[in-house]
Amino acid sequence: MTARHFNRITTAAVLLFVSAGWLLAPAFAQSEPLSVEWTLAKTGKRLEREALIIVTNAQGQPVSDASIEVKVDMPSMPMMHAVPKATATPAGQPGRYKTKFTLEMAGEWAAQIEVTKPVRTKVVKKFNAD
Ligand SMILES: [Cu+2]
Repeated sequence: MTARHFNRITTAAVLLFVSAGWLLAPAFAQSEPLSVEWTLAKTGKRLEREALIIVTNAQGQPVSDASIEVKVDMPSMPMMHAVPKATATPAGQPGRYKTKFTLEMAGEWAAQIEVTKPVRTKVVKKFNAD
């Protein structure tokens, strides 16, 4: 093997390595979990709450086109409540979504926020309602 052959093989190997990285990087980035934060606000109606949900990716950028459902329940009272699932809709700014739900009593609640698109992510947020 001449030095020239060796250089060609090295160059080919480096190119292959680099292009594999370029091809695989987006696939890995898409499977990284999303970060889901929320704030709850009271509306005029007793026990009704409006949620503002903020979804960001692993790089901290807002995630648009997310599909989000919120299911609330009381951890201390399994099977006792049946608040309908709430679907969140875009709230005007990238990565922000809003939804409303009405609780059935005051006390400790837990919300399961489930993102099904673009990356499956599930978070649970506990909160107190008075
Ligand atoms: Cu209850």
